[in-house]
Amino acid sequence: MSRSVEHAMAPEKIVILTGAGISAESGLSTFRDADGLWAQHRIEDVATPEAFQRDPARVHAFYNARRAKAAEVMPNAAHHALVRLEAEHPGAVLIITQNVDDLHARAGSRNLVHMHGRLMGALCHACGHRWPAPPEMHATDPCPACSAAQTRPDIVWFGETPYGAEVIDPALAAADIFAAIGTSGNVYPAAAYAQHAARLGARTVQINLEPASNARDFDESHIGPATELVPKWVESILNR
Ligand code: BJW
Repeated sequence: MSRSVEHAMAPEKIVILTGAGISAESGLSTFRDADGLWAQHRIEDVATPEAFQRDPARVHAFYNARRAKAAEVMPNAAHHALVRLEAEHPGAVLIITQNVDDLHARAGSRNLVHMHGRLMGALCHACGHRWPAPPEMHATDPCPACSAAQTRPDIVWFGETPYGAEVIDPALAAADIFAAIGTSGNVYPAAAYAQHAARLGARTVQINLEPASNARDFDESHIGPATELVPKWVESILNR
């Protein structure tokens, strides 16, 4: 029996995966678009633990600039629509974001997992202590807990384990609807969530400027800008 029949009377559980495209219209760069971050920086120079070991100042400069930019911009209509969904939908709504900006939280989303970490967080490479990041970070900043001078941004780099699996895995298994918004479907494990959720019974929805690399994993596609399509999609869910 499909989950929708089995739980015909239960409020639907909605899991939403967001990526850089949801913040693009706020003014933040995506990664893989023609003018994206990976057109200006090599992943191997700024987004791996090896890069940080080799040249921590270069990695900090990359994230200090992005932290400053993120602090200048505002959540957009797509972020706000997801806050409305969480407030008005009678079932559970979980947002899993790959974004390290804080625009979902600043818009007011509460049930939120930052699977790739947060620009606004600092992490001690020596003892694992976390604390709020100052606007400008340096590797030599002493850890408030152990005083080691091995401060890094609290970001999940390639080869590191994403955060939140203990929340994400059961949510995907229980989801009635899985929606991916503004993500190209190139980075795992997030890129596998749609297929995983579909196999476990969810209806899958993609909202993106162009079909994602994993487009075949979606039952429904809405192609266009997030600020236009996410509020419409939320309206359609709330008015069913
Ligand atoms: C709009 C729009 C608008 C524009 N409206 N839309 C399996 C197979 C192959 C490889 C692997 C695998 N499993 C693991 C790997 C290795 C690796 C990986 O995926 N490599 C690939 C390159 C192949 N993954 C990892 O290493 C991950 N760790 C891991 O898997 O650990 C093992 C493990 C797994 C599970 C459990 C336990 C252990 C870690 C990945 C870390 C990713 N880090 C980055 C950088 C750090 C964060 C940061 O600096 O911000 O995270 S990479 C970068 O890509 C960033 C993003 O979060 C991530 C995803 O990018 P996103 O959001 O999709 O952005 P874009 O630019 O790609 O796409 C934007 C989209 O928006 C586009 O489609 C546009 O069209 C659209 N758009 N404007 C709507 N207005």
